[in-house]
Amino acid sequence: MLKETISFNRALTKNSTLYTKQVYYFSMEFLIGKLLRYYLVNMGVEELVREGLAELHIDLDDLLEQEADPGLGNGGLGRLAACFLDSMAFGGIAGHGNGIRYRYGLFEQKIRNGFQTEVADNWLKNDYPWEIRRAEKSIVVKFKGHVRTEVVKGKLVFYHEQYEPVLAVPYDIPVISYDNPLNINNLRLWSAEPLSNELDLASFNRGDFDQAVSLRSGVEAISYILYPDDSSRSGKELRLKQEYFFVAAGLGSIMKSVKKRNLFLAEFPRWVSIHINDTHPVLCIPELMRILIDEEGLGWDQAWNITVNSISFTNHTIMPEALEKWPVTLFKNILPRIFMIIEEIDRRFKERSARRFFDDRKIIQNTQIIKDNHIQMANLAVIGSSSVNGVASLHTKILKQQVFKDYYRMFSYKFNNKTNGVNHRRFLLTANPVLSDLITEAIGPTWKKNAEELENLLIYQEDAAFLEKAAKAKYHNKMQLLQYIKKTQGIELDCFSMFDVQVKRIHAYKRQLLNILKIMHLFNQVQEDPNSVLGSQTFIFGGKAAPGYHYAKTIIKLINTLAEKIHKEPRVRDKLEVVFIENFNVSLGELIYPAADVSEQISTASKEASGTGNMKFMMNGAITIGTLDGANIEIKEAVGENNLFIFGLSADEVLRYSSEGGYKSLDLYYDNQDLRRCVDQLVNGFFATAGEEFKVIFDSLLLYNDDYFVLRDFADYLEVYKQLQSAYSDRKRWTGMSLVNIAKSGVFSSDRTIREYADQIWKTSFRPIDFNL
Ligand code: DL6
Repeated sequence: MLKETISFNRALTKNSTLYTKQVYYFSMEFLIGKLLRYYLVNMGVEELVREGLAELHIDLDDLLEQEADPGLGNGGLGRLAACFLDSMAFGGIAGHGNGIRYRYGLFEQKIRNGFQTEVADNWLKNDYPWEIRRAEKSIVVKFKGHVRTEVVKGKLVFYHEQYEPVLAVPYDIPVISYDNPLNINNLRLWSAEPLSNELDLASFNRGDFDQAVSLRSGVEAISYILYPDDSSRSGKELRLKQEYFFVAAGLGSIMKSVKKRNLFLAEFPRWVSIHINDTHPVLCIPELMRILIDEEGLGWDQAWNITVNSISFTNHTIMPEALEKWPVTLFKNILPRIFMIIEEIDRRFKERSARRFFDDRKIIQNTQIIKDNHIQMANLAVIGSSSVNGVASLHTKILKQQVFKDYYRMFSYKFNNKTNGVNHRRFLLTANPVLSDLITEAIGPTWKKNAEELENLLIYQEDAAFLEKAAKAKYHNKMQLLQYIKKTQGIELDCFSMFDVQVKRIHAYKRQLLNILKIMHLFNQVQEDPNSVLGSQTFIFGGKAAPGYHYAKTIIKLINTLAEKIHKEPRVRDKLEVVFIENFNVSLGELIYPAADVSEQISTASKEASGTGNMKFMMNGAITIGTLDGANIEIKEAVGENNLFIFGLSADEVLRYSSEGGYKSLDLYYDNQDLRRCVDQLVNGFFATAGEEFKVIFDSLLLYNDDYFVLRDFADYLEVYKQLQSAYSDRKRWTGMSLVNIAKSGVFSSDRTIREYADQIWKTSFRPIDFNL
């Protein structure tokens, strides 16, 4: 049935004489999650299929379990890309994803003896039913070689010769819109293959088997594995090849479709928008220039106009280690022609800046693309796009005032904010069916298409019967999560305790450590006097650490060690439990968000660009405890300060301290006894097995002066946490707060975000089709 619908819709599009603007979303990561259930919900046939399968003695839920959850991303950035594809389809935008079909996704996390271990994610081992290989649409991508120039009819012409060709083969995954059978978009993922399937027979006959297969494996390596790292280090050469590979393949296929439709190149930006998700696809800029100049014969100025007007760029982080740079020598060797184009962009840009800012050498230096023998990818992105956006209002402000302040002086008109959003049809409607049914019963079904209608729930704020039903839905979801934890980890937990959850990548700036120190403090309190801690709490953690990130891996070990210690103390266990859920991914998120009472969003202010987990939690009625960072600020504006808990330094304070060389963490350590006790417990034998194990964490706080202000925010966090505990113990107050969070979450639907991108950046219209009219 699915197949029939797809081909029906494709045929419709093909025969259509109308050509609408196409948006291409280039991203190194797409965390699409499982698709079967989502497809069924979007097509409105879940119940029908469930009943049909039951007649065949097949349980739909068992079937859903079998599907792989492709880990083609690290975290927020990749999941955002997937939410955007869904909302584009829903909004009737011809919006397609362009990425890499990694043979192995992000590693599967196994916890062994409290430590993270990594197992390859072989998501294709049983084939993947939703992808369609389109070998006939393959593109040849060229690496290395050299560039010969020649003057032909008075014009300089560039020939890329003796290059190493790689075949990019597309695999298409349909993006099916909610309640809109006419709009099926496409996620195109590229796989790298050798141009010829022939073995290097000469080497083989010589008995040189390694050489015979090395060409093939060198090529295939390009799409072999997703870099399991979302912030720092990179395996230079391969990573650069990956970036150019999917950019060149994607643009090659866009050009084919533009030509097929006989569109005028001069009108390219009218028909095509290319969006680059962070700096990874920024080579779209020089590659589009190369195509327009070398293949289409346009002059530089016309090519530049077309390029800049077609391309828009989103920045997703201010962490300096994530702002990509490539050494010139490495880059030149792998992409000689692209390097020439970047050099020329840089030369022209510097010339222009020198004319405008002749008395300000600093601005000219800061904004150049090639600096200290490195290519600064973010600089190329800002110069070569027509729009530059941050992902939450604070983040955009920091981009304008700090990270890109010189560019902001040059082209303030390019800068804008697009606060992130999440797909409420996946993270509420599909993930939380009991609550969704209750919402539909209360306010009708149209919130599924217009999330802002959730606000109509506010009339139930004082309705005890309704709030009780919502609380029952939460209880149901908590039970489901507990059953999963029991089944997979053998741990039994108390469903009536407060579920306090922090699930996200493990990173120093996200401050899982602050949460751990809080729990250690509660542990100390309960040991002294069990009645000093109100209620009972279950602390749930989940998230992956980059395999080479020693500190983050130690944090995971610390959480598990603490969990074990607490579990062994019957006096404490009644009040506190800690659990680390293995292998956090999209599917587990769908189980965890609906079950949470408390959402921990406690990053060091200024460091989390937006966060999207914060939105998924609030949508499901969890109450945020967080800092004024990323989109937490907008969540606070939406729900009002009485419906979440805010603590800690502001971004301005953090940035001011940082510019002054930090603060004195040792002073705080000596001043605050409770704090000192917890910090000492990291190294003083409190964790029997530990000894030196957590020294790296201890040192980060005291020896290296606590870059992420964990100790600085500790006291305030505890204070506000106490208020939260007291609110939780007042059932009426808590359920009311929870309802406000759900009701006000509509603005954080990715439908709203995509509508803004469509209106203000891509200049195409967001028009969900209403078949019920
Ligand atoms: O915009 C999506 C997501 C934000 O919600 C997170 O706050 C931000 O940390 C994340 N950024 C990255 C950047 N990584 N790199 N490079 O993942 O983007």
